[in-house]
Amino acid sequence: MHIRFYHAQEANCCERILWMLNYKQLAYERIDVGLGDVGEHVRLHSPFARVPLMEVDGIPLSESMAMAEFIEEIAPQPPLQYTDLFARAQVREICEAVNSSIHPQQNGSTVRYFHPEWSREQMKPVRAKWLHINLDRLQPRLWRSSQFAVGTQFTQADIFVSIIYRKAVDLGIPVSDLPRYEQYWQFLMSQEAIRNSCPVL
Ligand SMILES: N[C@@H](CCC(=O)N[C@@H](CS)C(=O)NCC(=O)O)C(=O)O
Repeated sequence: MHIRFYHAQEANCCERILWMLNYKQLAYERIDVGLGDVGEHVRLHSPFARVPLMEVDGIPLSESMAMAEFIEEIAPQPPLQYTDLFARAQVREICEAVNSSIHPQQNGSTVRYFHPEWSREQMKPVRAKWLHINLDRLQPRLWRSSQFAVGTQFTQADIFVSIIYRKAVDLGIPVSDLPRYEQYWQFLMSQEAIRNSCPVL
């Protein structure tokens, strides 16, 4: 199976999938495109002209959530999901909270649609505030059984949550404003296999 992965720097949806591929030590061909201009090929195969785009033996797949589930199915070891059905649903709940309820509203093209007059720099504080507010809202749902986001193991939920936390920091939120997330990030980075596969260090 040949995996080609279209990726852009600073794209947290791409970082989610890179982390999964690295953690599972799957071989892939990485094609770097620009976030502002994803290029003809991605425009053709990704309905919203967004990254990530993954091709498996030449067949295109968009949407990081679909990719995450596909990767888990083709490479169940080391696991990033639980076998228990309710625990699996809880992992998806947190991934979807990030993917569908937090991320899209601060996406560059979304903000640009409503404020075409804003520069990239002008967007930053608004995007950062949105992430800050919503990470605060998500917090009570996290770390209820251990230092991992859901349950007692490293899962897809940790990847989705910690990557969007790092996006908030990159956009200007001081780590001291989200201390519980920062403590969590430091915990994840203290685990060798997790740190070594992480694409945002
Ligand atoms: N729901 C999609 C979101 C994809 C997405 O928003 N990608 C961002 C990068 S994280 C992007 O391509 N942004 C460029 C743009 O919005 O034009 C997924 O999970 O793959």
